[in-house]
Amino acid sequence: MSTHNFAARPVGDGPEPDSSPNPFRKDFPVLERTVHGKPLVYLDNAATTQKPREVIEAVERYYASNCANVHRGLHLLSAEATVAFEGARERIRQFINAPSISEIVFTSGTSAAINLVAYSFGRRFVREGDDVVITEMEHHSNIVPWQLLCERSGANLRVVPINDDGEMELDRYEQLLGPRTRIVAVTHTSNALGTRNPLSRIIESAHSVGASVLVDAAQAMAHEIVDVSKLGCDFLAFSGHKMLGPTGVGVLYGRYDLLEAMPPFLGGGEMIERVSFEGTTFKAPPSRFEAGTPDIAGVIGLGAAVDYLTRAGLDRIAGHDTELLAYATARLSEVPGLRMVGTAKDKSSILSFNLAQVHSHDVGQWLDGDGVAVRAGHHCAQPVMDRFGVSSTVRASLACYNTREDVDALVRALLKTIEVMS
Ligand code: 7TS
Repeated sequence: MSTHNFAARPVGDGPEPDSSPNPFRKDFPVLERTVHGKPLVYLDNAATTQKPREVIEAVERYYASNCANVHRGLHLLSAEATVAFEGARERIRQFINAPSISEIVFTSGTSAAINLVAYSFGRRFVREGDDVVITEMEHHSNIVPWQLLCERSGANLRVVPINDDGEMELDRYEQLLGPRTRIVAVTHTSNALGTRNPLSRIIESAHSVGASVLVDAAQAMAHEIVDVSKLGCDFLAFSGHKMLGPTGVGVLYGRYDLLEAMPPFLGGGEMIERVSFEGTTFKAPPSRFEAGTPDIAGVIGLGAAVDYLTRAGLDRIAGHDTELLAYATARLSEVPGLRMVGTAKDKSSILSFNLAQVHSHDVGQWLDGDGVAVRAGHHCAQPVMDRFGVSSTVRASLACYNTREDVDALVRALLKTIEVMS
């Protein structure tokens, strides 16, 4: 990953004395609050992460001092907003090591980014009888847009099965690939299972048959370095709010030659060269795919989140996550009647499970009473639930600011729930 220079406070090393061994906690104001009279234990990071103070301040600064539209005003505020907005694009480019800022398209999130590719790439490159390949572990956002494309185009949706540990069956995947495969859309890390996919091999195999690859990196960006040049993927989709940034903003990285060949997705202001009633011409990427006023504050906030993650060091965060996942896995194995769903050899910071004695929704509510925030449900991955014969799971998902004490609080609350409910 490229590095960049910026003048800022060292992360996890601020002026406040910090008794916690976790260096990040004090940067997240919400972690100071209580829930139902108990200290907040936030373990719903796969749904959305909390935001460090400097992200909140960057958003506030825009609204308080530079609030103006971008790319169009001749006045100073608009120029300042444009510099901040385009500066964030460049820092995001560096963060994922993309060759060019023209390959960084701002969207409202991962879902919007995937829909953009399914629509525009689909219109240009996918025909009746072609194949679109996804896996059984995808989030609905990486299933439904492809189903819609297949309905529109007459292409076939091919689904790679997963094994009992929640790992992709690579042999089956490679058998599915062929000369009609146009695109493979695969998650970097499963939000329902925690599985990390072997992307290098997946991408290499797809490319060997001439197919493009979209990686859904929604669950990866806050946990590890994602380097698009090293991976060699053709598209990468992610959301700001799952990587310490604001809600309502996300990114599509796309290889320039592909983006350039793709027609617009949404029409409107900013994406045109010339409009007349005889016909309209469109700008080059990324503007072609950024119709309308963007989420300016969101993009600036996402730039601040990227700065924070860069300074924190994603290697350091990955080390923290690996250690805490191992600790949490061991501690949860002590809970009687707990069945883990998702036991891949290569896992990220997600623990999905059910208790034999108590329904997942009841577990979620009891944990909330103890200040422990988890998600209970199908996690927008109903095919994963079907695969494991469950309708829902409880999911605890970790972030850099979580500690062993948080995991201990989860285990204590689970044991109490079992005692009360059975
Ligand atoms: N892909 C994956 C792997 C995800 O985990 C999510 C959101 C999305 C796509 C969609 O992202 P969005 O920002 O466009 O909504 N996952 C979750 C989750 O697990 N709980 O809440 C949202």
